[in-house]
Amino acid sequence: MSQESEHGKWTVSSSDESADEQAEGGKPSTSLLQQTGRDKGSGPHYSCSEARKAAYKRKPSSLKRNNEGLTCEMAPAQKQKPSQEGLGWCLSSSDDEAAPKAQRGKGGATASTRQEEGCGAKEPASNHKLPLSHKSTESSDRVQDAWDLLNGGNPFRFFLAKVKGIKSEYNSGALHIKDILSPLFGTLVSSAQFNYCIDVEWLVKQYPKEFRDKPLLIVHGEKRESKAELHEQAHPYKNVRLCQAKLDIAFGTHHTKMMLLYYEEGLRVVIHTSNLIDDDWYQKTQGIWLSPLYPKLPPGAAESAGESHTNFKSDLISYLMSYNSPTLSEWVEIIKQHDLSETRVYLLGSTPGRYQSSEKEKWGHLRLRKLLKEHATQVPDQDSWPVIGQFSSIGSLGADQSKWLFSEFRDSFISLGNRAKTLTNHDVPIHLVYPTVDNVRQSLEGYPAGGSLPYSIQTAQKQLWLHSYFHKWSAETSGRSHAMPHIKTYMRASPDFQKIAWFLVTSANLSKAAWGAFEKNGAQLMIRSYELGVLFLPSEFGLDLGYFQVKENMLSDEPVLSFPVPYDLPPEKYESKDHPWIWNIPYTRAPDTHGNMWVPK
Ligand code: JTA
Repeated sequence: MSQESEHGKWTVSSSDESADEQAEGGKPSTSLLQQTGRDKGSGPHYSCSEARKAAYKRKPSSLKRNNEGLTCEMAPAQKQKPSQEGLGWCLSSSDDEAAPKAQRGKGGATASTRQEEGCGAKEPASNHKLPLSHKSTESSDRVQDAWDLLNGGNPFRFFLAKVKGIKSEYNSGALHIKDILSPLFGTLVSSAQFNYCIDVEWLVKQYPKEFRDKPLLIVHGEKRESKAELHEQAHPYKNVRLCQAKLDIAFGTHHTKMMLLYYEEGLRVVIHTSNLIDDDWYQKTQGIWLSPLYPKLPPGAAESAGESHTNFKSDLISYLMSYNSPTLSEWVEIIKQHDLSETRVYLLGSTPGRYQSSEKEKWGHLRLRKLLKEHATQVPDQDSWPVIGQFSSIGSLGADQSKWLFSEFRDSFISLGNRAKTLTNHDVPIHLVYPTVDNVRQSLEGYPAGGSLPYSIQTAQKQLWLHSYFHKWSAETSGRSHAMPHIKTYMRASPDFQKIAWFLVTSANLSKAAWGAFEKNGAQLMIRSYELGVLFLPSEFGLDLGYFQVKENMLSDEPVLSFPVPYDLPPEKYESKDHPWIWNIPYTRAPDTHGNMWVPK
């Protein structure tokens, strides 16, 4: 079926159409036409390993990337010489991996035997030495940066991932995964990595040499062939165990991105938005919340000890218990032994299931609704404060806004303290931030950045109404206008966008699978996926006014308690020429920053 529309002329093959009914994403298969098109499996699920293979095929060699220079500000047609940002990339002081990117993190293990699923099994007590050829010379700059970040004044503990190719000052408050795993953050005993997409060989190399053989638990949602592949990848590493999160509801995915880092000195929790693959830590805008170092409780401390004002400890334990895994129960025991009382954020998760009565408010958008009702302070005129959602993928939201976006999503996101009943919720504006085609085309990665923005034409064409709420990606304040968002954030801002009532960073995209959708006339909330995020409320940071001031300039020394919103406010509406990025249709009208076009399939 060939169609001409909003999005140009394209064709949908019949096998594509059923793919993305519920979850965001759908069943893509993106490789450049210039290379050989490849058809993918016919399952309803998109596997992360397939995405990686497709992405790898798309990658030009980094030699080519170097010769071209990274012209981040200009389209290739106007390309002249490497910009300052380009030089910044080449000279990046904290780059301790000199090897060309295309040669980094390539391929996986070649072992052919399948590893036993580790979820219920005992940890193999092995100190097997890893076959490491990788040279890691921790640069002193990186060490200094990490130390500053740990001890400097960042009361929110909210960070962005480092981006290659931008001015180094914009990376001064940013973290690479190697920074997070650095010995400066703690002497690792064992760790758990929760994620969606995992390159095991690459992940192991992100740990400092001295920690590479410490027990590592990988919690994932892969099934069948992709699960077998992950097991093969992990096989060479005797210290790596895998835990498959149960996904009993169709189209669910394990999106949660969390690290549990158990140290000799205590415990740290990291909740973030990056997959455990090189591309996700290279040139994307990603969010990271670092917990404080949680000290061990004295022996014999009460079960209830070490709780925070935000109930973070017991919420984290509830989240982990929802996996129903003996392996994760071991981590629950470790958490119980620590003092998490310094935590100032609220945990907000989703876990697959159908929830009724008191269970309904534990997860998804009803959990946010409850938190805001209980803890958000009332500020005058809050009815007119817009809700802003920013995400990297979009699910099927129905025939119009009344089906889910306004009835469920907005009703939860505009909740206020019980005293304040919002009567005029139809007046609360919603602004949605999602990259345009030009955003992607002019990005540091170019069109391949769109491989992580899996909004499909099959979904988009059913909800053209949604696109009237869309705003461009723009992030001059964080120097990340050309680093495409893989971060997901939600907030309530004042009409002049100088204040925010609350801020959420999460793995959850704009989808019913992530946030939940009512069933049984609202008596039941059905959630398909695992998601995790943290909610910042002003009251937890000693602000009685009921809002955070928005930090205007990331590089300036504004009051420490102004919040570093990672993109530009006010959001800028799509112009008539703008279209949302849709990943499975071709873009051949103009080349990207690397001189390439985008021709999926
Ligand atoms: C490309 C994805 C995630 C996540 C989930 C993705 C898909 C395609 C990138 C991604 N799904 N997909 O949780 O981080 O089609 O499912 O980055």
